[in-house]
Amino acid sequence: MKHAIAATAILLAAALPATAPAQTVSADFGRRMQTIAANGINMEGYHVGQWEELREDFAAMLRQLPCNAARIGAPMIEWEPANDNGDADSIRWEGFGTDHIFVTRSVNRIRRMREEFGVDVWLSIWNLPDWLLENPNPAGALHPARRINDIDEAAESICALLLHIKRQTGVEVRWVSFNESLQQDREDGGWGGYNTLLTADEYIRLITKAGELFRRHGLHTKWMVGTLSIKPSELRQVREILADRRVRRHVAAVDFHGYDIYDMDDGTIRRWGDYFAKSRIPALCGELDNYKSDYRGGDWAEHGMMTARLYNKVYNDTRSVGSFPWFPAVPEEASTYRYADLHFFAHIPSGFTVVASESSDDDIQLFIGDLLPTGDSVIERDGAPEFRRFDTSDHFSAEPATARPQLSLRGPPRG
Ligand SMILES: [Ca+2]
Repeated sequence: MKHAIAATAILLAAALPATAPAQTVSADFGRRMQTIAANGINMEGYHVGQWEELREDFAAMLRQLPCNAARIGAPMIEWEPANDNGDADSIRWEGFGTDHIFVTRSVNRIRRMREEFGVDVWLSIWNLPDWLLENPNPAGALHPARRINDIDEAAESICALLLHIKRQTGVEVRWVSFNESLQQDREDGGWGGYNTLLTADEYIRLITKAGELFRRHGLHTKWMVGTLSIKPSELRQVREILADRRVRRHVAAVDFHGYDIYDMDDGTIRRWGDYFAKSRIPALCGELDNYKSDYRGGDWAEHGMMTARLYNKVYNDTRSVGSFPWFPAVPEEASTYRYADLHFFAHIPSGFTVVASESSDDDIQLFIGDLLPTGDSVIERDGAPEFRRFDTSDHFSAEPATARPQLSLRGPPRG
């Protein structure tokens, strides 16, 4: 028996004259693609863990936005300012910055995120102490990028921080990653390796060693493999890393960032999407943003269309199982750029399954899914946004399924 379901189309159409020919949009609920596993915020203001514990506008984001995870930085420099004892298999706690103000703020922030707001924590690493780096201050900043001089020691430092957080708060960090750490081949632009570069071999060694240490200390935290974008040379390195079975069991997902995707050629995007459509390890967009829209200013129609195009590509083409918009504060209506973003983000909670869709008009940017708690949609018409209930019950039907409101990517068991 078929059941009507609550379905939502997120659709922005270009303004059209009244005489425009009819446009058609269709969705095939029998062709189900990826299910969203994480809906989060890239809280980049907390890059490296310093400043205050949890700023009120950041707390307001966690309170108001429909997210279940937040990506923040780890204070690695303050955590192990000098090698604790020269033995990567033995933690000497006196050698770690357990009382450093940046560390205690980070620990308390993570406690509050979990206890007050119920969100899971993704700790991303931007910086490492100089003693762990081969070339702490490379000429040209990025080329050559900074390299880790002792992978085992890096694994121990990360393990010790996660263990300290768990002992202090009872919270297990869900995921850990190095920000944008794979470097593209020169023909792909050569970018990546911010602020620390890891080759595929180094990733395999790091995740394997950290996996051993996590197991020894009873930690269940999983890795995100951090790429900058989705270029062919990044996909090649991701495949190399995930081909290693010892590594794969410690990885939750591959993290890519959305900046390049707006203008990227379809073939590159589809090669990435084709791989992740079949991969048991999914990919997600850990920084979903479109600087082009921000810098150009623009009105509702412009921001709406650019944001729609980005989300369309990320969800229909890369097969992302989640996104973390770069929200520096609660998106207010006064900021068309951020507010347009919010209206997409807020309609794609965990449990949303993207289904195949088609449109008769290239100016209609859409992705469609089922199992949403509401049937709201955003339609831009004649230059103004319309927020309206989109009743699909007459048009779409599918077998019912159970929505999964919680994160479904691998990580620690929930307490
Ligand atoms: Ca040690």
